[in-house]
Amino acid sequence: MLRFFTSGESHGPTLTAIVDGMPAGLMIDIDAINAELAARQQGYGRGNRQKIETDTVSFVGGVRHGVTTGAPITLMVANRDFANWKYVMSVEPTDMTTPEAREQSDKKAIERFRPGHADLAGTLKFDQSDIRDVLERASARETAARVAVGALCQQLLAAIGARSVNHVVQVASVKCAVLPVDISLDEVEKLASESELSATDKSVEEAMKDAIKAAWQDGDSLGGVVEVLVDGLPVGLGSYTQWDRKIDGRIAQAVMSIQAFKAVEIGDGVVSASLPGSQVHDSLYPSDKNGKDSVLPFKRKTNHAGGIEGGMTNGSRLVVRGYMKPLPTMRKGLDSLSFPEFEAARAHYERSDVCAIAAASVVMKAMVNYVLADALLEKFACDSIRALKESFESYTLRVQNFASKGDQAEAKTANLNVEEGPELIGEF
Ligand code: EPS
Repeated sequence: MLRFFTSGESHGPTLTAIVDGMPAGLMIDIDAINAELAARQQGYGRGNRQKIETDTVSFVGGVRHGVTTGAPITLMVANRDFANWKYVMSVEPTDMTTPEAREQSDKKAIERFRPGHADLAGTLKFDQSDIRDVLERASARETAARVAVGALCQQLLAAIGARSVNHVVQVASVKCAVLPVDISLDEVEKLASESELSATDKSVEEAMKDAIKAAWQDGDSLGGVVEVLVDGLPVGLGSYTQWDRKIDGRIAQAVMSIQAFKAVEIGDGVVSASLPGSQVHDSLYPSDKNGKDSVLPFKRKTNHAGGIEGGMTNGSRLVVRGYMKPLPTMRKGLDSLSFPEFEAARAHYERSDVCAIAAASVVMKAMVNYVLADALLEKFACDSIRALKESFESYTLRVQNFASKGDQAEAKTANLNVEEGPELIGEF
């Protein structure tokens, strides 16, 4: 079982994560983790905080000479901005009556709830006298720690040849053209890297930027839709045997846990609800027995299922979409209430992003990577990378050679293949 927790506040000294259950023997590529952290800071529409930070990871547990030991891993991403918040966010009791401390606390005070943020429910739930105690932990700054964890998980997935790519498919109502089902991940990555919004359709890039600029001028904010694609996953991650082991459910929970994410879609999940089954399910075809067109004993021409059937990966590309609402911190501010008076007031505003959709795509990839890495270790139950590779290779061979079993069973299935229509019972 692979687990992780994060700790830390948006303007506190540091963000920390503990990752438990990572096998021994994974050589960590710190530059690759830092590249993901840098990607999370990018994107047209980001706020000024990103000019202050240069997020980098440091490991302080579970790693020796650059290699995981199998012990819990502790990693940290420092908040440079803490230097500007040292009184307000001090961990130790601090004299808040000095002129410097008072000046800082006056500037950073929050006296009005932001509808759509955790402010109201969090303040009531945790019996707080300062909304900042809620805002600091609810902030999406926490996702820097998740991205570092997800990048580590990506390196575990790479050990079995799996690869994931993130991109933006929609900003507010501006949509990218749908990508061809057989587009390579290299091509997706290239298109996304050429865009300031990690979007994969150049023809709508300017319209996306214009929408963000207009929202900024108007003191508003925008959301959007992001997609993560994963190739190279084995058949059978997750399980149909119990509700909480289904991989689609686990992905949905992980993605919905990202700040501001409000919906998750696997493959053509949303449109499939309005189509007949014959247009939704992905037919199966025999593969070339020499493995030229598929290394698996079957192939498909479509991937409406987005790589998951019965709560398990099915050998096709994993396709996950996440829907992000516009951020609740807006210069224009909504009708709200003051705290602690609960009297009519404009919502609080402090520095924020107008649109953080490109960053959100990096975070979603991190969360998908984590779920897949956990499911991989569950399936192959390994304490070391070497054991994982051995176990994975023997399973892969077994799956590839499964077709011979099918030959033996052919006569039996042929007899059962009765093509009669079903009897109608009641309205069905
Ligand atoms: C973020 C850092 C935060 C916000 C943003 C995400 O920094 P600051 O509050 O200092 O500007 O920009 O957080 C939110 C969108 C939010 O709602 O809390 C980051 O590093 O991602």
